[in-house]
Amino acid sequence: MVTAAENEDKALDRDCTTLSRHVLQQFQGFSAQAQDLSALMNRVALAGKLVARHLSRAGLMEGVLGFTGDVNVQGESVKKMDVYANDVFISVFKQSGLVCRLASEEMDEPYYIPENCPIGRYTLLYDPIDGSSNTDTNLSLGSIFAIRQQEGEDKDGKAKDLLSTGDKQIGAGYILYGPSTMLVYTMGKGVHSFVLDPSLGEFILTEENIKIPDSGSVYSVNEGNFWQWEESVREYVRYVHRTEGYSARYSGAMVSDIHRILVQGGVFLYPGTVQKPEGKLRLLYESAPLAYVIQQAGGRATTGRMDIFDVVPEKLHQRTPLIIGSKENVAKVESFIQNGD
Ligand code: AHM
Ligand code: MG
Repeated sequence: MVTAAENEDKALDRDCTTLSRHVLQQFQGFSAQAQDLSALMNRVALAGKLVARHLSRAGLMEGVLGFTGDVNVQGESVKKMDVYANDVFISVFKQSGLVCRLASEEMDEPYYIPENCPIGRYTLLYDPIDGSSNTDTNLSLGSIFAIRQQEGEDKDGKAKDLLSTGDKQIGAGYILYGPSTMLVYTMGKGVHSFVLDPSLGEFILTEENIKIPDSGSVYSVNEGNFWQWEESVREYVRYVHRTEGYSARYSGAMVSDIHRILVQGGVFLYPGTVQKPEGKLRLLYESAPLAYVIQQAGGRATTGRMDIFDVVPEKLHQRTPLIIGSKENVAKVESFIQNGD
């Protein structure tokens, strides 16, 4: 029988497993790289806390909700929250010493921090606010991030080394701004989740080595695009409609939709359309980081025709179709797409 004292010890141990300590433990030692990555994740966590704080009071403050009136490099209307969160990540990493470049959905070109560049060997790729359309209605949002090591000198400042496959990611994850703020990350040694304890101001470990179920009942896709898809995707969705046991869940923020699938199984799809075969989602700071998390949890991520990790981007803001989740569900979608080719 477990005694009350043992239970208390366990709870205390858990409360002390903060994110930065966990990253250090992942590398089983205090190597320079372990220290760097722990410090880097601590910065990502700080950005998450700042964004979460801003979101929690958004309706009470002036100038937080709504659009700025600008259009970003993706041709999308920019929300004030997108700008705020983008700036938060920049400010947080300015003094980190670790990161020389930041690349995000909201910036045409990578942002260089020259004072960090002599020693800053890492690049942070991020989507500051994923699911922006949920901002003004107090629904779930996310931030997505990936860490890559700078390869070569980047002398012309064009960050060409970032145009490489997903296996170049050292770490990746997301922050989910839901009823609680959660951070999920991988550094290639499993997937781990943390919840922000507002009373401590720390992300505390909640689950280690998360495994995604091999199959699940949820399919998550914007069916408003039904008549824009190619016929094979329509056929898959018709198959789901005919088959008992599927449930549709789509929130407009893929961080929440994919988190649900990580925990309960199923598949998230953002396929291309006939007009836009590349789809909507961006490879480097949306699809590839989420693919890293889901693959590490035992799931899969594909464009329908190739593994997300095999896609070599030609440009920073390249888009890609995304089918991600439990391996059996992903295989089913693939079979429809590949039979249609
Ligand atoms: P965003 O980063 O500009 O918000 O775009 C990404 C989001 C995903 O989170 C979400 O699944 C999708 O776009 C929703 O798009 P749509 O409204 O076309 O379904
Ligand atoms: Mg996004």
